[in-house]
Amino acid sequence: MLSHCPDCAGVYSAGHHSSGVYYIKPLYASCPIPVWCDMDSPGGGWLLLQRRKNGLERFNRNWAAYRSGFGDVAGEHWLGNDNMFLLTNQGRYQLRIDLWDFSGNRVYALYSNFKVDGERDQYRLHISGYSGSAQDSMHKHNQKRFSTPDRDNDSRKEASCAQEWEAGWWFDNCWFALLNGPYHNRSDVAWRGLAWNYWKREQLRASEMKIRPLARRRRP
Ligand SMILES: [Ca+2]
Repeated sequence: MLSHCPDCAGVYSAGHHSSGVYYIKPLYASCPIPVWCDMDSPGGGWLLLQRRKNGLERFNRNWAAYRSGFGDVAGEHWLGNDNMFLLTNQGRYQLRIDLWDFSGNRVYALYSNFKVDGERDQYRLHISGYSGSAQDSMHKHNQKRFSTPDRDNDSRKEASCAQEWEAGWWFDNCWFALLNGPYHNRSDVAWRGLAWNYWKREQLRASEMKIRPLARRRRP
């Protein structure tokens, strides 16, 4: 469904309350893009930036792939760093992260401030204002620049976290939360690729990152 809404909250306000794929157009984007709108999480109108759930999509990808995005928005995907920049700079956004383990438990983390800078600033992450049930594993990633196996912007001097962990992420030295590493079908792996340390130190089954505006900028 094609819309001129700048995000999923706009789609929701327009009366579409079923979760699914919608076309939205960020204010500063040249064309509409397909996204998954999660209309079922509290409040409705959540726009997915990332989803893992079965390991079908490969997340060990380079800078260009993370910049433009990859995967299927109806399945596993990364919406793309340029899209995240455009979306999170058109207003004030909150981020919700949902996490599932292999025992059927689910937790969430809500950040009242979430913004990604542009490529010139290496897609630096701004994330703060935690609440939720997952504990805050992202605070050490705040203000970090994005790294990929072919672009090292992390805080580890002697090596590349993105190469070591086979992922694109806002690595520190190296991580407390990692949602883009290798996928495994069980919890007890030595080398976790989908993990949130302040909840549990084991491989997780699924993750979703999604945004929703806090308040729209006034238009003239
Ligand atoms: Ca490094």
